[in-house]
Amino acid sequence: MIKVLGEQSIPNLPWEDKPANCPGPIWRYSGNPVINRHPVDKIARIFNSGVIYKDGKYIGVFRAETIASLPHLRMGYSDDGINWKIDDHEINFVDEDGNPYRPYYAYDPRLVKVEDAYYIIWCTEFYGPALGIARTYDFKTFVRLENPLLPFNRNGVLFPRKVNGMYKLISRVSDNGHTPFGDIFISESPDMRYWGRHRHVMEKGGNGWWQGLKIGGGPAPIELEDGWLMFYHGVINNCNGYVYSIGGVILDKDEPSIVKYRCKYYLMTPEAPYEEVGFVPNVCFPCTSLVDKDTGRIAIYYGAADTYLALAFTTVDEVVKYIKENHEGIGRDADLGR
Ligand code: BMA
Repeated sequence: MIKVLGEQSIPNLPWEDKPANCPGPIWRYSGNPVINRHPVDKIARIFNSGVIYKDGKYIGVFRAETIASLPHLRMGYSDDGINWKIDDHEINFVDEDGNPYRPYYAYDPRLVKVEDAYYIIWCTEFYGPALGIARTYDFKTFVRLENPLLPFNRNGVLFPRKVNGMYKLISRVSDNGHTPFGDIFISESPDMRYWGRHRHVMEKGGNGWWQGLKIGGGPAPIELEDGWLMFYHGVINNCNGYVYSIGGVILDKDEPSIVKYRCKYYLMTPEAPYEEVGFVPNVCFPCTSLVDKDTGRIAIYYGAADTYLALAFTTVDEVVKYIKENHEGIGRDADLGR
């Protein structure tokens, strides 16, 4: 088994064995969707969301959309990672001075533990879409930190530890709308406040078309002995609009702006009814991957059709083998990216 570093034992990780008829390296939970429409009063949909495992239980920071279609962040709790109790109010942030802070909108949260703190990184309003970041130690007080990067930006993902003494933040520079372009970049910081030494990580494109329009980070990277395993999303534009698939890449252990292996095939694409039909059809949007370090099992939480929260499974061994066997070097991915 490939060794996973920096992850916990999760004996009660949601899990199902791979069904015999699954053609790819990731398989869907048979009980999908995990969170259905109208989960709480006046909330129409919960989808692209962050989940962590803490003290034997699960905590979620959800993208919740009101019945006025306004996205905001809301907490939820679960004993098994499948059945959720969701708060009846949005997260109440304070700013660094302790004053109440409420983002006009907030979506696509990632939830990452770095050292002894938990960070939420989301897409927020800052003269257009940009990254919001907040820190909590106890899931009671959430301190919204100053804007880490300039607008426009989306899909911010923190690495779970410092690399060469620096915090690392993946992001996808964008425009002020539904970006018809976009590559993944990385920035670093000594203190989670000042971000710089920006580098290019990977570009859209490749021989196949599934990631030809744009790409964006997904869950926090998973540390392996010889690299960082990262799921991301890739987008194709066809006659009916955008289609969001899940891709896989392995980044260099010490210089994660360097791509070591990138899978030329999507790992999963919208094929289930709840992915193909919904508020926005044809979307699989991963924001969380939980790993049990003892078994190498991975549970991926992804938004389906901007309508549901869904679960899929793989193992470190299976997905790493698949990515390496189907590697495609794209553009200048293998460069330092400066
Ligand atoms: C992206 C983001 C995601 C969403 C996707 C598909 O631009 O807004 O939140 O899932 O579009 O609509």
